[in-house]
Amino acid sequence: MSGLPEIRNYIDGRLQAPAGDQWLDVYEPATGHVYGRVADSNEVDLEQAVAAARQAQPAWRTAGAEARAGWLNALATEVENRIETLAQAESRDTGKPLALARSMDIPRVAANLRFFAAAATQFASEAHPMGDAGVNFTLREPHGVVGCISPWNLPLYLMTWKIAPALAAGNCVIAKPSELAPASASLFAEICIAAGLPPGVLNILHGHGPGIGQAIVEAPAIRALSFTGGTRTGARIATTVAPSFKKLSLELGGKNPSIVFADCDFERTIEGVLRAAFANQGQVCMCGSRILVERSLYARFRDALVARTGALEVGDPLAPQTDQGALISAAHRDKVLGYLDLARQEGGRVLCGGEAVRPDAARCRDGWFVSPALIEDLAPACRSNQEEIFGPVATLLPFDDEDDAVALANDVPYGLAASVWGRDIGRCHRVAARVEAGMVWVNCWMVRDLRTPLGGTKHSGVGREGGFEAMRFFTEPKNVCVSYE
Ligand code: TXE
Repeated sequence: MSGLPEIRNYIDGRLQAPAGDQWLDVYEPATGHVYGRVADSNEVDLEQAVAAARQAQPAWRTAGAEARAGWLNALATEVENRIETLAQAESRDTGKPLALARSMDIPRVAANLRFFAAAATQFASEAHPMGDAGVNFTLREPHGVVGCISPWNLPLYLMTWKIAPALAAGNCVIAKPSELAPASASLFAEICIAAGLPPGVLNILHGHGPGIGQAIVEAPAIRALSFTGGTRTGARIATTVAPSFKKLSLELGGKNPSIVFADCDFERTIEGVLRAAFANQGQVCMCGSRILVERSLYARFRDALVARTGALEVGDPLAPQTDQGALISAAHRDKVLGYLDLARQEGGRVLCGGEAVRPDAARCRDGWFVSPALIEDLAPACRSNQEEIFGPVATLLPFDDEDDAVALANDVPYGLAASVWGRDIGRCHRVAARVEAGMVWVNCWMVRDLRTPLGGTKHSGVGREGGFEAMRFFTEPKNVCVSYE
């Protein structure tokens, strides 16, 4: 025993230490110090989890949609009863402001579970009658055992966004949370135990991505895989599973434009673009990290945005006034600071922020904080305008007209999300239609309706999550044709 809190696997209804007794350190980004250790699972753990899931699956599948909905709602209730505990765990693991975890991340966990509980009961088969000749009906059958691999930026929010539809559709699940932010998944395992979820229905394996993550990707018994994370990891997963024809959903990175027209509602747009750039320290795949502004408004908009960005409070995630917490790891902070150096070399002018910060709180002196940065004067094609930084860094670019805005917006390898700001609603519609993105927000950002498809084009991924899209992904259609003759 190390004396540190231990985050164990959840297999077959029980919390257990990893078979190989290997552990990884877990850090608190706000302090920069290790606070616990997490299981680093191996093939033996995976075999146990797969065996448990396989055993549980027939009963889970035949239990029916109403029963599965009942379980998901029961889990949601348990989450709602523990919002504070879960929020504290996520804030400690990720460095995000506690107030954000409390008001957004954890309520959304419960919402995911309740939403897919309802989806389970509303998901229906299609029938295609062939006149006098007969009828087709299309069953939607669960795959069996599926894998759900999730990242660290919105830990339990994104894990439940995957496991809820997988379970609702009748699959049993092997989930792998990020090794950088595993605590809330472990609390969720305790919730499953408290709620009496049948053993094996959900199994949570912790550990290193290239180790147990890769093993989950390769496991022949896992028939479908839902992944959210970096584009490079997504490409590796796609390459690995291609020969086995596993079903694959990939939600990857973005370099999303916020497109601001001169006729926008100025205050509302400043507020929205600021939030889009820096929510969760810019560590959300939908963040608007390229701010494109019509030239006639550019200087006024830039100056107001710089003032608002400079006023954001970087500090202890536990302090109620904190707007910006810590970045997830020392390596990630260094990556972000490296991009700021690169931007300067590429001719960029850093208008504000972009420095490693030591907040006032004594406990945060070794934490991984970076002040939110805005950069201008960068060419659209330079690396800092093309690559996902995934931190509190946004670039500003002027544009001349609608065509120019669309060309700039689309001139990146990614195609996840975009926001368009303006009062000429016809123009907003036209731009939304021409932007290469899976999701476009007009005069808003991150307004979510869980029924809508979520995902991206180009290097931002394959497939869509959300609503019935997710229910379809987690099921295999089987058409049955009945002849009347
Ligand atoms: O993500 P990884 P990282 C982007 C962002 C960030 C970059 C790298 O640009 O800087 O990705 O972040 C697991 N087989 N996003 O390295 O590695 C891993 O353990 C199977 C965007 O933290 O993609 C974790 O559970 N699994 C993003 C999950 O994959 C593997 C959110 C994501 O980690 C694996 C996060 C492997 N070979 C980062 N390697 C978004 N789209 O929101 C790693 N993993």
